[in-house]
Amino acid sequence: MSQLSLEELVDIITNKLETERGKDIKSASDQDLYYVIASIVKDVINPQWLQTQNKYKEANSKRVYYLSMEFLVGRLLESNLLNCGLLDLTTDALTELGFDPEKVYSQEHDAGLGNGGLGRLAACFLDSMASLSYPGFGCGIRYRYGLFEQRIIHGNQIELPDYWLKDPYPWETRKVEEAVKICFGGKVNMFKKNDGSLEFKYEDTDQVMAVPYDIPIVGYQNEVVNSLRLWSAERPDMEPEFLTNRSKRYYHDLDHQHSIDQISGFLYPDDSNHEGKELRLKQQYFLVSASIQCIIRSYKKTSLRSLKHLPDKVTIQINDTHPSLAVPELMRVLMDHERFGWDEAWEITRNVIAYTNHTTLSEALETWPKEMMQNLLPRIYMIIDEINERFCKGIWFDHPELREKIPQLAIIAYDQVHMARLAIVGSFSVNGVARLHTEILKKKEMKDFYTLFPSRFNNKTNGITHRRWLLQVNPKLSSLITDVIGPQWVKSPNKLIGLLRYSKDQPFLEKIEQVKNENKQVLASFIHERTGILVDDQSIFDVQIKRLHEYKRQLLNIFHVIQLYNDLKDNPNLDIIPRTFIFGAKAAPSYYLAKEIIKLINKVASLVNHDKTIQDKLKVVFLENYNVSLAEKIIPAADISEQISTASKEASGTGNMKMMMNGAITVGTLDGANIEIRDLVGDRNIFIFGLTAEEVLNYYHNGGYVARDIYNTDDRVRRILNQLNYGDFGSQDIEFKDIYYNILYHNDPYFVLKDFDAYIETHELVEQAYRDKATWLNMSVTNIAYSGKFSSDRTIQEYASEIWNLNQVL
Ligand code: 26V
Repeated sequence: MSQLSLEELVDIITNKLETERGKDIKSASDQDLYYVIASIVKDVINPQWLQTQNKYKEANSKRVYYLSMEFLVGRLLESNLLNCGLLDLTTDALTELGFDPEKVYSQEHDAGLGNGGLGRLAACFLDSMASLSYPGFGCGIRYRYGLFEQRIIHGNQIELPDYWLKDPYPWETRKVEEAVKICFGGKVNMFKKNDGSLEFKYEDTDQVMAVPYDIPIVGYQNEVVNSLRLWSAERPDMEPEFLTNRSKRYYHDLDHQHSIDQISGFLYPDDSNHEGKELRLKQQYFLVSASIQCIIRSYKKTSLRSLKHLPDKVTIQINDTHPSLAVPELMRVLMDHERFGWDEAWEITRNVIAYTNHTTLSEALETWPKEMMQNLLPRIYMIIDEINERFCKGIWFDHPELREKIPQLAIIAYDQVHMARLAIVGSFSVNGVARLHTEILKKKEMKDFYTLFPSRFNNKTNGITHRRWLLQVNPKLSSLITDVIGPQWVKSPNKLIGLLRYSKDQPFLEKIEQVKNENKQVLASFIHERTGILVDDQSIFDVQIKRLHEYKRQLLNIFHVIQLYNDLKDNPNLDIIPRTFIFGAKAAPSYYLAKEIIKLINKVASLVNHDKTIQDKLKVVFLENYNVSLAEKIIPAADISEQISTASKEASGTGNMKMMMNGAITVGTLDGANIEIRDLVGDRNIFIFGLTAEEVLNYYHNGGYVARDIYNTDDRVRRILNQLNYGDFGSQDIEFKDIYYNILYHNDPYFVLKDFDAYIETHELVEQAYRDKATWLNMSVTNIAYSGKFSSDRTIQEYASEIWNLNQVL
């Protein structure tokens, strides 16, 4: 296919339009073209898909299964074209045929099957595993509704359902012949067999069919195609007695039948607050049980050896604790179906499962009421209970120094099942997602577990796929890079370091500037089209795009905007470089304060954008419905990347990496991966401010911070807070009392006021630096040059060699 000429491709497109869509070029819509191009891509990748799977079977190589409740895939047409080497040609062919390629590609509805960083990381990992020829499989849920669609109405967030499957999704293949059965509820009966062993039989269970839909994951120009398997919950065929025997279970069964559709109905939209909802537990077990049955079946097909050797052939990486029922489920299958005794089953399980932690926020830690688990998953509960018994006994006898800590270590304590504890005890590897985060796990959050199992803990700093987040989204910058250092960086992102040689090269810097300006013009017209706001494409594009959460401190950012606005009101002739503040953020539907902050940003935006007296020096843009596709539009145009979480709270961050790779300069706290970015680029190429993690943790422990003192002593802060309290933004009348109270009466839990002064001062430095074009461009190039480390290729290679013991299949 790669030798295809433009004429040949145009021919194929017109033929397919006729045969598959019944259209000619004149009558075809953008959507027709979208389906036709997708079909051409499938013609190319399907044989490679088959070949890859056969190769893995033949090599009988070890496999990794990445279990995740979220895969934030976004769109696939453009990235599939890019990865199979057809993007440029297709873009030309569409143009030749009189279509706008952008419009055709954007016919695809984003697969928004994730909340944010954790889900997008899973998608980047799949890309890197395929591109590096690793046998890596994603397992997730085919939610009929993805993350809600956000509308902003009168400044408020409104949520609409995201029915992403309304039009046929061309990338999925339903594989009903590979469906498996999942059991919920019922009773467990225990029998003693003649040989003394126990047998467990389940009775009166509610059954669900898990039907897989496979999506191809195309490696970058290496003819490898891996799979993402998404499970859909369906009703099993009815037993004849169900139709005839209207017994007392009849109504129960009918109820159950109706509830099945909900299991893969929607993605839970809250990524920071665990709410022990039974349906969510059902979803988790559904994912885990379907995936593990499928893993065991595939092992038996490819390996003649006993399941004792499963750890040589399989690692199950669990993405946060959401799939941590994998531990008891694998135990259950090994003992109840495969007839292993406890000790052997435990040895196998513990050597198959590896756990990644993505947060230390205590509100997000998953626990389930013991009773709920007992009712929904009686056999699974029995197994967890036994794991817990054995674990606690082990501490009692082998670690008497930890005896009094047993309540904080036990998997079941105070009638709650603690999933992180289960995941740590039942796995051979526990990793954090950035250096600081892993240190906090070892020294604070999971300190006692670290004492018990020091060798399990390790760090794997996150990464992103530079193919999507640079090559695909920023073609102009990419070809400029290729012009000076050659194309090898696409396969070996560390080669970007070669750009350092050009970081003072005037003609090169001018081109870099020009590319950024062009990207900003594109974004400016997009903003105008979407919002009606005219932004100055010469202004500094100051970007904060991420989920809305107090700890991410969008509030600090908007306080800076208000501060600049107040300065300009006091002195309209103030000489500042015009700035455009760009926000994108979804709040969890039930997160009241987060929604208030969205409302505040929009209020400030309408105030600032309409105030003639400030002469267009400030613009504030809130782009609604932030998702992967919107991120792809914003990131290439960013000058400033806002990464300003309260230190210690952001496990890693990955938006920071995406913007750095596109030449934006980070304004950030010493949190998550920002620290590792700073270590590489050096203090002169990043703007670091604010409390350190240690200082924050110290205040939490020992007190000593009084927000009101700052209110009392800093006139700027007092003025801003009073504006919130009284709605006193000039002529406006909306009040934000709850934000005001949260800061002054709940003592500013995320240290917004504490870091305010340092943040304002840092932005003054930003402005100074921006005025010196040569210095700024040098910083920008330095950031791009060092961004190679943050490719998910590097991260995946580390997982493969240090956790998975996985080889490439070449
Ligand atoms: C948590 C919960 C809590 C219960 C309800 C549903 C739900 C869904 C998702 C989550 C995930 C929260 C953890 C998370 O997204 N962490 C983010 O992971 C990124 C990738 O490692 C990392 O870059 C971000 O810093 C971290 O916040």
